[in-house]
This record gives sequence, structure tokens and C-alpha cells, in this order.
Amino acid sequence: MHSFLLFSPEVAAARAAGKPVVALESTIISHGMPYPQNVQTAREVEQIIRDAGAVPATIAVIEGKICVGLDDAQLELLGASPDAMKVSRRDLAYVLAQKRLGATTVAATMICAQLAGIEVFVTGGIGGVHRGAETSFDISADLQELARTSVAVVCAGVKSILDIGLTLEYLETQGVPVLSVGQPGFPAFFTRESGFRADFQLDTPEEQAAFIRTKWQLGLAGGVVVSNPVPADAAMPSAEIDAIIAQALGEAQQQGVKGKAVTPFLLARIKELTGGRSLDTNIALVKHNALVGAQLALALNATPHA
Ligand code: PSU
Ligand code: MN
Repeated sequence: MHSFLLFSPEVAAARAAGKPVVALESTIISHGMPYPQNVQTAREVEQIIRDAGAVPATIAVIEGKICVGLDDAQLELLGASPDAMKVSRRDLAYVLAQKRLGATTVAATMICAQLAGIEVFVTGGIGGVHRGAETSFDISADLQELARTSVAVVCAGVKSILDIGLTLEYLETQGVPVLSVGQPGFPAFFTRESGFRADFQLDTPEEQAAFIRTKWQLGLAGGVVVSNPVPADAAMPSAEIDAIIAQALGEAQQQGVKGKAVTPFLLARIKELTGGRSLDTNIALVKHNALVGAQLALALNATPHA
């Protein structure tokens, strides 16, 4: 076992018993939602996964270890510490070697999940190609990670803070399949439709598991995006959210926000500008993803490797 990994008792027991495990990221806790809703949501998401018959493993870097499964005190620490570092692939060695507190992004959580032998990872939204990337070069490391690391990522699509069309083009180039659940359209996080189609609609966990297992059995390493639209009753009106996103993007540009600060800045501004309603949508979609991810983990567990 990898010497940097530290499993919680719950996750260690699940591994020993061969139970399905679902990874969860921690940047969504530290940088994606405000305290205390972040910690509350993290706990509720974990419980949804347990109730569906799988075991949640929230991942973070604490005191020089990749912690796979966090207790209440660790979730609280991540949610309440303003100095928790946002950790992507680039940052992982630094935060481990320096024994800093690190919240893992989609990219870093995929790396840690693969090290821990976890095949399914649930989050809200993935990073992507930013608008204006042709001059800023701002393309999330999440996309490159999806190209190389073999973990299925359940999400509600990507926000239109990003260029959704270019994000899908990038994923196609990198050979990353984009599945959709329950509809042909690729969702846009706050709304159910982005105007783009996913590659393949696979509605049942069994079909999704068969697809994913087949990919990996072919030796085609890399991730799969399982895009699951926000429940209709929690979606935001698209005209309203589009206007708010445009305003947040304008402010980011005016203030010269750069690098890893861009996404957290936009998420926080959107939350403020919607008077917190975007947070309700965010929480609802993550919970729905948790259910879909747990069911996928169960189905994958029942789909043999060879
Ligand atoms: N998008 C969201 N919520 C999030 C993030 C993205 O809707 O919390 C976080 C995830 O951790 C994702 C990261 O991996 O931001 C991407 O950051 P960047 O764009 O700097 O790669
Ligand atoms: Mn970026």
C-alpha cells in the first residue's frame, strides 16, 4: 500500500470487505462553498452514499498524508480553515512534503482515488477550458487528468463560467468519453441543458458500469465523465444565471484575477450575486450526483475486472 495513504477506519473496513467506495473531493468544501454550509453539505452527501449501500471517502491532504475518508473534526478543519490550500496535480507533492493542509481538486482527487483503488468519484462540477483561453491559456488541469487517470467522475456538467463547447472539444481530443444520464444533452451545472450533447446517453448504473469496465478492459486508461443534470426543481433560470456569470467574469477581468484563484473567485461572486440561491442549486445537484455515483459504484463492483 502506498505510504502516503491513510485510510479512515470506515474506508479501511469497506476495502477489506470488498464494498464499493465513492471518492469525494475537498476543494468543493474549502473553496467551493461557504462555511458552515460546506461542512453540513459534505456530511449529508456522505450519508446519501451510505444510505445507497456504498462507503464515502472524502479525500484531503492532512499532516503529510493523503487522507482517504475524513472524520467530523477533519471535515470541520477543512471547511473552517481559510488557509487550506487548493491542491491540483501541480501542488500535491508540495502540500505533502511541507505537511500543509490541502483540499484536493478534481484532478488531485482523481490521482488520490486511483492510488487508493477507488473507481468512482462524485463532485459538483469539473474544471474546463475558460472563456478567452486562446489568450489566457487557462485550461483546468482537471481535463488533462481525465485524459490519463482511470476514475469515473460523476458531475453536473460544467458551469458556463467556462467555454463549454471548447471544454467538450478538448475532452474529445484527449479521448475522454462524456456520458449523460437521463437526457441526451450535456448539462451546464446550474441548468439542465448547455446546448451541447453528451457523447453517449446511458441511463442505468449497469449500462454505465459496462461501458466503463469495457473501456478499461481494452487498456484505454483515463477517466470517464458521467454528467448528471441538476434536478429540475433545483435548476436556475438560464437567463438569470447567464447574466450573473457575465457580471462575475467581467469583475474577474477588471480585478486581474489569475491562475488558480480564478475559479474560486467566480464561484464566490456567483453565490453573492444570486443572494445565495446558486448555493441551494449547488447543494441539490451534488446530493443528486452522490446517489448516481453510489449506484454506479455498486454496479461497477458487480462487474468483474476480467
Ligand atoms: N467548479 C465548480 N465547483 C468547484 C470547482 C469547480 O463548480 O468547487 C473546483 C473543483 O475542485 C475543480 C476546481 O477541480 O475548482 C477547478 O479549478 P481550476 O479551474 O483552477 O482548475
Ligand atoms: Mn485555471
